[in-house]
Amino acid sequence: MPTCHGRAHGSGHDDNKIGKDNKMKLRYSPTSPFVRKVVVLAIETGLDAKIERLPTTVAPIKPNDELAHQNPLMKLPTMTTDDGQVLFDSRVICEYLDSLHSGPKIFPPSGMARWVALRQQSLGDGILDAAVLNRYETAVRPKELQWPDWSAGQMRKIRNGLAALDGKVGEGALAGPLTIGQITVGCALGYLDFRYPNEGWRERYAGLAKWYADFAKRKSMTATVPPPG
Ligand SMILES: N[C@@H](CCC(=O)N[C@@H](CS)C(=O)NCC(=O)O)C(=O)O
Repeated sequence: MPTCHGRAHGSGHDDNKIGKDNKMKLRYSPTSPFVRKVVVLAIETGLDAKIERLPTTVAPIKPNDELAHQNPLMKLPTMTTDDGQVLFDSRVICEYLDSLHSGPKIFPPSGMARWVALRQQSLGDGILDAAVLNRYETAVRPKELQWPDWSAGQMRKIRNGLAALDGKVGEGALAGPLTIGQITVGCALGYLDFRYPNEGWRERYAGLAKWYADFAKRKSMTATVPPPG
């Protein structure tokens, strides 16, 4: 099913238990932008080698009962820590991983820098929520049940979100040390390129396009480009 998840690669892992390797286990799809946030952060903070990726298929109309044991919402990303705790939602997993390393923090610890980064994360996540929901509507929902006004409403959220980011990027809103805000916005733009290649956002939001041209060159971003399909 061509949504934000990948195709099934088997998901018969018993990862309620942590294996002997003591690695964290990430329920993973290479096409999920929310999973991409986690992997980008893990690469940037040097934690990637401590995380085993477990390819998992999800779809709103097809319950994944095995995943439901860990995450009742049956969504990706879901992660099992090396002491067996299950965490879900990219925001929670990213902040948890950020607590595990001693390098520069991706979540600014306090002050206005923290609120700005969290707000950017919320905006990027909101753009992604709208983009993923609209993708389900147009690629999964049977044609005769699709509702163009609903799709138009989601696209409006995406475009409003991009316009808001574009309006601030010239003031340096996405500049400076790497934050969860930048990572989320980068993953949102990457998802638009992946699933909405005809949206033409670069023509409308030149400042954002310029910022992303640089950001997309980071090793963590080039290593996580979604595969075609
Ligand atoms: N707020 C969640 C959103 C996660 C999400 O929507 N993941 C999608 C994959 S891209 C999913 O699991 N969809 C399956 C479903 O909605 O049932 C996060 O940040 O992790």
